[in-house]
Amino acid sequence: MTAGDLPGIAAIAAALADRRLRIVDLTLTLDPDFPTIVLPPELGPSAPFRIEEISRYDHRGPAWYWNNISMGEHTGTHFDAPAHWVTGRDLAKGTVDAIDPQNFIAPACVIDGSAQAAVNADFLLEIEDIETWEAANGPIPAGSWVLMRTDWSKRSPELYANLRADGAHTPGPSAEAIRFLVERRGILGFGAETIGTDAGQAHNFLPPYPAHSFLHGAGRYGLQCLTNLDLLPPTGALLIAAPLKIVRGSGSPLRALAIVPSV
Ligand code: 23J
Ligand code: MN
Repeated sequence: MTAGDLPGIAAIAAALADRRLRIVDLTLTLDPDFPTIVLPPELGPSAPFRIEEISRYDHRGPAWYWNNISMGEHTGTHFDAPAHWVTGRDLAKGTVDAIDPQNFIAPACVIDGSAQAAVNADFLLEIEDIETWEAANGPIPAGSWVLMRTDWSKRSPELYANLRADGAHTPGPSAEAIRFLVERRGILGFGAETIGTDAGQAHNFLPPYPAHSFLHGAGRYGLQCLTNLDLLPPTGALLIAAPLKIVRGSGSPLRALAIVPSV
C-alpha cells in the first residue's frame, strides 16, 4: 500500500465527530456485585472486583477523589491472552505485555445465537451455524474476531452465572466449531457475552475447555463478558480491544469498543 492508498484518518475523525461512525461500548461496568467465574473449591479462586475509597474531597484528600481497586485478571469484561492456558504456555508473545498492539484493532464478525440460547442455556454454536452465517454474510476473514451474541449480558446476575449443582449452564462454541474457526478460518480471537469463551459445561467436552485450548494453543485471544453485541452488524464493525499492560499478565479487564457505521 502506498501513502496515496491509505484510508484518511481525518475522514475517520470527521465521521466519528458527526456520528456517521458510532462507538458501541461492549463493556460491562466493573462492579463488586458482578459474578466471577466459579471453579471447584479445591482450585484457586479468582478474586472479585473490589473498590475502596482513598479520599473524596475530605480530610483524607481535600481536593481530590480516588479509589484503590483490586480484582483477578479475569474479572468483568476481559481479555484472555495465550499464556492463560497450558496449551499456550510456551508461545512467544503469549502474555498481555508482549502482544503486538497491531492485534488490538481488528474487524469483528457477529454470529447471533440469541434465539437458540433463549430456549437452551447449554446452546452450542456448531460448524453448521457458522456455515449458515457465511452463506448470508460471506466467509469469515482471517485475522478477524468472531463474537457470539447470546443476549446473556441482559440477564440478572443470578441467571447470568446460571450455576447448578453440576456447574454453570451457559452457551458457547462446540469443540468442532472453535477448532474450525481457529484452524480453517484463522480468526484472531473469539468473544462471548458469558463468563467464559467456553460453554458452562465445557469441562466435560473433548478436549476440556476447547475454546481456551484451541484459541490459546494457536496464539489467539479471548474476550468474555461482552455486552451490546445486539447493537453490532454481522460484519463491518471494527473492534478495539487492548488489555492492560500487566507484566507477564494472563489477561486483563479492558474497555472493549466497536466502531460501527450508522445506518
Ligand atoms: C480458568 C479456568 C477455567 C476457565 C476460565 C479460567 C475462564 O473462563 C477465563 O476467564 O478465562 S473457563
Ligand atoms: Mn478469562
